[in-house]
Amino acid sequence: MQKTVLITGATSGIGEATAVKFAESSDRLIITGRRKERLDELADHLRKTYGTEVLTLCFDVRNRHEVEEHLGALAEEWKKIDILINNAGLAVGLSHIDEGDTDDWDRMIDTNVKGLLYITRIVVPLMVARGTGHIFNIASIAGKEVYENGAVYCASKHAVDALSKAMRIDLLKHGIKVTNIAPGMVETEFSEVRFKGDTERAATVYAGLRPLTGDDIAGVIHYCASLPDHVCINDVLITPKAQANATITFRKTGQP
Ligand code: NDP
Ligand code: 8X3
Repeated sequence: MQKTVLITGATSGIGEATAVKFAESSDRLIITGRRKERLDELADHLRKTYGTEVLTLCFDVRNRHEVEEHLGALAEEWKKIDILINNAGLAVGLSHIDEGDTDDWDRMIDTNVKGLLYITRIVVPLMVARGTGHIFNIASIAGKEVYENGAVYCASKHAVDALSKAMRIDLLKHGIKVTNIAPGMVETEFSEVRFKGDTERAATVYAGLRPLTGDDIAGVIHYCASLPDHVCINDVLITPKAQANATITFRKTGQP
C-alpha cells in the first residue's frame, strides 16, 4: 500500500538515500532541508525517475516558527503522514568539554534535540488523530556510548535515544510505532560538517576501512517500515563490519 513519508534532512546523506528508497517503492514523499536547490534537484530526480509525488519544504528545524509555518499549514492531501523520519542532524567540532565552542553546542542541541521535538510536536498529533503511524528517529552509536571529544554530540544523541523510548510509551495506545536507528560510521557529508568544511580531515575518518553508506541505512529503515503492522523493531544498532564500537575500528593500516 502506498504510504506518505516525511523525511527531514533529505538534501544529502542518509535522508537523501532514504527518499530514493521510498520513491523506489512508489511512496509519496515530503522532503525537507535548508538547501532549496538540493531539495528541488532531488524532487525533480524522483519525479522523473520514479514518477514520485513529492512535496518540498525548505526550512530550518531549529526555528520553531518556520517548522510551524511549513508543517502546520500542510494541504489536506499531505496531512496523512504514515511515516516520519526524524533524520536532520549534525555534529559540529570535536573537543574536550573545557575547550568546546558554545556556539557549536547550541547548533547540535538545537538541531538534534529541539528540532526533532518541534517536528514531532506538529506531525504526531496528525498520526494520533488517525490512530496509526511510524516514527523513525535517527540517533547514533553516539547515543549508546560516549567518546573523547564528543561529549555534546553524544549527549544530544543520548537524548534522541531517550526520546525514542519515551515516545514509544506515550504513543502506544495510539497505535504508533517508534523505531530508533543507531548507525556507526556512515560516509556522508557528516564529517565535512563536523570539521567545518575541512574535506581532507573528513576523509581521514573513513580511511582504511569500508564505512556504511546512506543507502545501507535507508535499506534498514525501509525494511523496518515494511514489516506487518503488529511488528515493531524498537532499536537498531548498525556498524560497518570494520567497527566494533564507537571507538574501536580495524583499518588496513592496522591503526585504531
Ligand atoms: P549529512 O550532513 O549528509 O546530512 C544531514 C542532513 O540534515 C542534511 O540534509 C541537512 O540539510 C540536514 N540538516 C542539518 N541541519 C539542519 C537544520 N538546522 N535544519 C534542517 N535540516 C538540517 O549527514 P548524515 O546523512 O550522516 O546525517 C543524518 C543523520 O544521521 C544525523 O542526525 C546524524 O547525526 C545521524 N548519524 C550520522 C552518522 C554518520 O556517521 N554519518 C552516524 C550516526 C548518526 P541542509 O544542510 O540542507 O539543511
Ligand atoms: C555519528 C557516528 O561515531 O561519529 O553519529 O558519533 S559517530
